[in-house]
Amino acid sequence: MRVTDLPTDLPGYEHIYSGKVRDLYAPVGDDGQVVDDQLLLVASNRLSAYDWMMSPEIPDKGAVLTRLSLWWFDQLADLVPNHVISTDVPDAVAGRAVLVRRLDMLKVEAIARAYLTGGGLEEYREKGSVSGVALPEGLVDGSKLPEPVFTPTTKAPVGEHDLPMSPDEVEAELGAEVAAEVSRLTRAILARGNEIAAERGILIADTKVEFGLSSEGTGGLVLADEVLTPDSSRFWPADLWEPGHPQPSYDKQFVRDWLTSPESGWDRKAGGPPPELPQHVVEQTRAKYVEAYERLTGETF
Ligand code: Q0Z
Repeated sequence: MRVTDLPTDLPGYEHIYSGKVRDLYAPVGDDGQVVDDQLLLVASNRLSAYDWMMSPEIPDKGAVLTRLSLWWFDQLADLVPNHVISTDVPDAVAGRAVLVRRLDMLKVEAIARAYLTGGGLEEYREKGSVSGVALPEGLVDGSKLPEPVFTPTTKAPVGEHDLPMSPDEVEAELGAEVAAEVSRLTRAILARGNEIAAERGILIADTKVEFGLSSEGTGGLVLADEVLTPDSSRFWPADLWEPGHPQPSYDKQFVRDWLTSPESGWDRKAGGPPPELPQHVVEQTRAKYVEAYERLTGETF
């Protein structure tokens, strides 16, 4: 399914929005009115690589990531409340959808980095710091940071790129108190994630989390969206970790390796769409998502 396809028609729900890999619906009440304090978050089986949507989809990807996110919410429950209401969802999306509290979402992408790569590495090479945090000399692609660093960005509209936000910009957007709490929680979530994952052969290089403010109750920060999944984080196989070069991706490596191999025949720089993934690549990729779920949770998918 491409993002241009029509979303699944779900009786009793109104489609609100589709992102690259997930879809958002609002429940409709018995009176025909939209329930304005809830949302249905649906994870698809879509996968993107090199900024293209792959075809065919990866069977069970949405269910694996949904179950992983729900498991992490439990592991993090002593740190922060979350938006989950129920996993009682329509049959058409069973296992890959969650009913959640609708929150006032913060207009900041809350990112923390435990290992240096990507945009953080570029900033370090230019300035010796990342998001205003001075770092030791001599760090390379994949180096472990002394402790997780908060590296927030803007939430750019679809198609545009998120931009780094300075601590002052985050404070101006959120206020000093909420800004400090978002930074502390984002770093604590990644630290907890890595404590758990490291014992199970996975490193979490960095992660993006989303917070909202609850409109009722205490009005405090609530962890929303998905958390510590391969789509929101960089998962690396711990046994292959070797600072000094780009690390293999836990989930997408088979796809990237095949797309860049002569076998695929794809010329990425020519700008055209990638070819259809062969069945063995789809199967290997599905197996990596399942393996990540089973290693982390200790449960069978
Ligand atoms: C999440 C997203 C998409 C899935 C809005 N609890 C919440 N309250 C209000 N808004 C959100 C949430 Cl999770 C919210 N997103 C991102 C987009 C599918 C999630 F198309 N957007």
